[in-house]
Amino acid sequence: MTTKKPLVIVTRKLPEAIETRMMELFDARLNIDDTPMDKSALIEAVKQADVLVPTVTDRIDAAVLAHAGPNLRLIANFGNGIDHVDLQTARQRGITVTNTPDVLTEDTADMTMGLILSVSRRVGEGERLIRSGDWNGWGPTLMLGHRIWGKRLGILGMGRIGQALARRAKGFGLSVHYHNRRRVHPDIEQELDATYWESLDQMLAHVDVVSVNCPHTPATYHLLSARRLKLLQPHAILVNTARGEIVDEAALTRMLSNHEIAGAGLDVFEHEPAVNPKLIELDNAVLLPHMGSATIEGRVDMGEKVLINIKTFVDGHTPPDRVIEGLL
Ligand code: 8YV
Repeated sequence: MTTKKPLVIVTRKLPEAIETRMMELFDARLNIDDTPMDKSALIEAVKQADVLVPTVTDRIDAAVLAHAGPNLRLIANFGNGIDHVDLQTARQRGITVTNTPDVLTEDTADMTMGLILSVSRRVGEGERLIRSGDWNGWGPTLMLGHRIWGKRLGILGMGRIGQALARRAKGFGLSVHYHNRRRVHPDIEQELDATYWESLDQMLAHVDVVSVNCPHTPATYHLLSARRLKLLQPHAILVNTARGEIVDEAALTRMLSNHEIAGAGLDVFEHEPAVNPKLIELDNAVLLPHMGSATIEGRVDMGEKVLINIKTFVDGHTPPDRVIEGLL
């Protein structure tokens, strides 16, 4: 007797090696042309699937989950952040949720460091100057940015990515400061040479660079509110490789255009993929299309994690990357 393979619906195109393995292991329904699914397609998917593999571009909210069929037992997210899935409703309906932590930590920390350097040293502006054809040659006062060596970095969220950023930052001569819900273990603090600020407000007022590295949860929505952004010093820069919703983007845009802060490096946006048109006009903002974890190696590792989570689950075990609401 052959047992029926579980129907796994994958919402976006994944690396080929992952899709091949997905088809070997499961009854996989892939999205070959990569058109993002609209709400009605997602509803159809949750009605039919045993396992759904969404990404950050799919809003799996209570309204979608209300249509989940009795077979849907697992949502195996391709990605670490899980704010696009209504975890409470999933739990109430007995649906397990997994994600892909660890494998995108180093790549995202690299991109964060890249944004810190790009904003401070005006990499985007320099590139645009060359491409405009207006560059007339070297000048002693041309394209002056700010040195990062010796400056203070304030990391908001000292989890895996925050810590990986701290290790890099040390090498660039930045002193590391952080705010986190919980103070990290003293051994980690010592290894990272990191100073803990219990008060986020006070940390913001004392650092030169702020990096957002916490997850987006109801508690962190607009954590960097208009009031808190005003605490930053005029020479400070802000980088965000976490989630746009953590920062009040309209307030940030106003402050950047009034030069109340010096610059921002944003890989994520509050209403993605929409980007505030005023932000696009600003020279002191470096803007990237949510590519913090976008390496070939990282995407394959993420896919491997998804496969392992599904396989473990359908074999009757607890998947390694089960998301537990309260621990986010
Ligand atoms: C992923 C991300 O590319 O994993 C995350 O939380 O933000 C991105 O780096 C995306 O989530 C894939 O779903």
